Amino acid sequence: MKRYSAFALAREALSNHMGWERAWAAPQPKAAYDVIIIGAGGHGLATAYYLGKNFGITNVAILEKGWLGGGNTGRNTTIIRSNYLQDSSAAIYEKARSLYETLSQDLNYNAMFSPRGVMMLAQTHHEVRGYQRTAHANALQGVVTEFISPQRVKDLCPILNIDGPRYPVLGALWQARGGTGRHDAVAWGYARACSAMGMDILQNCEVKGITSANGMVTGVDTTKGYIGTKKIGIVVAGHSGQVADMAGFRLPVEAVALQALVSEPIKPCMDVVVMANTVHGYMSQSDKGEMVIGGGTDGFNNFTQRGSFHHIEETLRALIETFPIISRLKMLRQWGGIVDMTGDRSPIISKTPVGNCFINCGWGTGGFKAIPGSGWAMAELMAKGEPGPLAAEFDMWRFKEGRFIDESVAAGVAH
Ligand code: FAD
Ligand code: PYC
Repeated sequence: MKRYSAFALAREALSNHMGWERAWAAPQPKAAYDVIIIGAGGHGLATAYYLGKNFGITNVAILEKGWLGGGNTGRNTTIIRSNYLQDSSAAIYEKARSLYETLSQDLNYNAMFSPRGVMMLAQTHHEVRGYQRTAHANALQGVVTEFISPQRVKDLCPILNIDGPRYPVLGALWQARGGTGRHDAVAWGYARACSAMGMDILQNCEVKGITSANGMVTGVDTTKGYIGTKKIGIVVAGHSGQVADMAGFRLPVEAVALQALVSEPIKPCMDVVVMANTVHGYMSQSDKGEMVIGGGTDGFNNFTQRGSFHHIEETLRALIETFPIISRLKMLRQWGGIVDMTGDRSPIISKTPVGNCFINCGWGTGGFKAIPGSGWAMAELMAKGEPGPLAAEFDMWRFKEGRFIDESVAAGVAH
């Protein structure tokens, strides 16, 4: 794989940029692989990458029913933060956030991590108490956050109206090294690095069945034929229930659509990310100038990846009180992604009732920020057959045993 660099850019310019090679190969499936990952979203690709990088396992196929990064990874609003309440959550999200800091150098691909700062507004006294508690917990966990005053909120984000008639801003939970990244680039960077290690990324290859013998997985039936394997990682987000069903077990996960929209591009007016969870809205400005806006999940289970009018209306109505500047903005696009929600709003990184079949799901509305840490932990689980410290608490049996990791406040998005 050719290294991307300023020197390479200058060299390729001499031949009108005709010399660049494909970022990743488009192979035909082999008869069998040591490991199959189902789902080429960020989490599946990162799992494959760290299997290769940390454990030297490279006879790996990543199977994707559509195009890589075309699921939630390419549909999210790219917020990265690690201000979670419980210790096990803070550990994995902070691992992910810290890997994001150097991801572009690690992958030799510009993932455009922008630690511009994330604030979660406190607009009720209940939220003030909740976020102050999180700030204290984060201090003990080594996650750098602080609870800031309304005036500091205004200084950081001048377009914000802190004196709203219904919900004045009473403070905010601020993470200065949180921010955003470029979602497609994260998927593409991992894909290119996996391909360079000799792994096969098989797009348009839908898994239709999972085979096993004597309680151990043996392979997958796909739209490109049968492929044998000794180990499977299921990393399919909103479709986790269906794929788990193919393997013969049930998951405590439900699928709902989460929607987002962007405005027409405008001049730079906001260089932080703001989440206003009481009124159900969050906003940042993309590098192109569009205001990136999202609200809550649909109130019913579905698999549509479209947006709907009531979300535009509800989300903008909620945000206009806090951001009067957006009242005359035209909206350009809206869309939806199918998120996989667990009851405690925490993920599952786990062995399953089927031998050598592992599952990574339940990231729900908040898994973009977790991609590097999740891949790291899932690779360790799959390579060793047992979870390491990052994944230890996130097994699927915690729901049966009542060991919930409650992150309904930190999840941020209304469910
Ligand atoms: P995906 O990217 O969905 O990848 C799973 C892949 O599996 C898909 O490509 C799918 O096609 C494939 N697949 C499914 N079934 C099969 C099969 N049978 N065979 C083969 N392949 C299959 N998180 C944040 O941290 N910050 C945010 O700001 C944020 N905003 C969001 C906004 C929206 C509108 C949405 C929808 C989500 C948001 N999220 C956010 C959540 C985040 O996008 C997800 O948690 C994360 O992208 C999940 O990544 P993944 O790799 O697990 O799933
Ligand atoms: O997890 O930070 C988040 C998030 C913001 C919007 C959707 N998810």
